[in-house]
Amino acid sequence: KEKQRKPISIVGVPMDLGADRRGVDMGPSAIRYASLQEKLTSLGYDVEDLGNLQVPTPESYDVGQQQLKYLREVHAVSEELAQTLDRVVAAGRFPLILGGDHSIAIGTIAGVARHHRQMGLIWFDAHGDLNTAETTPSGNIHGMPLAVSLGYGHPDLVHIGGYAPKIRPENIVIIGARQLDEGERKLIREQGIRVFTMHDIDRLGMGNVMEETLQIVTDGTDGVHLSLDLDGLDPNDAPGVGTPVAGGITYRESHLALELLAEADILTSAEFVEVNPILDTGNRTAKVAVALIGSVFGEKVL
Ligand code: EXY
Ligand code: MN
Ligand code: MN
Ligand code: MN
Repeated sequence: KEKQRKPISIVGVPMDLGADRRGVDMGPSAIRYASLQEKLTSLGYDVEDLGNLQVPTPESYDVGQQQLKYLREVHAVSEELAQTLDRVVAAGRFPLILGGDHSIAIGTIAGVARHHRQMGLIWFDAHGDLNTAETTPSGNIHGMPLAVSLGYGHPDLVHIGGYAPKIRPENIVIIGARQLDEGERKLIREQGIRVFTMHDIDRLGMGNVMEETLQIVTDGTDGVHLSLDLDGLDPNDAPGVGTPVAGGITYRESHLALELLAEADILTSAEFVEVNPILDTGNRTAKVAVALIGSVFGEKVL
């Protein structure tokens, strides 16, 4: 608590246009309901909550192209999010973004990366989110944000914020991967992205995984963004997600990862996505999200 800490600005993005399962639009409310603000305040932070962005209701719009569902609407919200975060960072505040499905990362990264010469990125997820319209098995844009941020995908998405690409493959780490599509594997190989699969986490242990992660995301960078998809955790610990995959990161492993991140003190922005209270019992997953946010902002037992 002695350290001077940046004030935090919370931005909710009740987005479900990028995913097939409804209910993820309630993620920001679920996370707030799990006492997010109290958590951050108790840790000594100055916190402002900017509320939620306006997100179109799927029922009111045509799905559009099957390979890029709700492209127009996702594009519009992403631009809005990028502009909002641009202002937050310019004001010297730390952006904490609440999803919403993972397509929001397109706008998040567009908004924050412009403030860095080179930005590191930690992608905590069961999935690679490296699909394009050509490789997607679902047409859901939440399976595409990492590819888009690297400059692969529909030009409207790739150029959000007016520049591209946002990040370089050598500063990205994916943690927790256990379900990748063939096109995603190809992109990972071609781009040389460091992926810690569940197999790697089992073998190396999360402590070692984070040690290498910290090196990669800080190498030549002047900022680091954390994009944490709750489905990176094991569904036993985080059941309220739209695309659960068995055999994930445990509650403690995920906390250790974020505690080590807090200790390294390198993060410049963070987002927590894919919380779906409709698929949950007792808002468990949002509570896990708030506990993880505590760790990432320096909460300690002793
Ligand atoms: N790879 C699959 C697809 O592109 O449809 C599943 C993507 C799920 C994405 C989740 C949120 O991380
Ligand atoms: Mn994801
Ligand atoms: Mn995922
Ligand atoms: Mn545009």
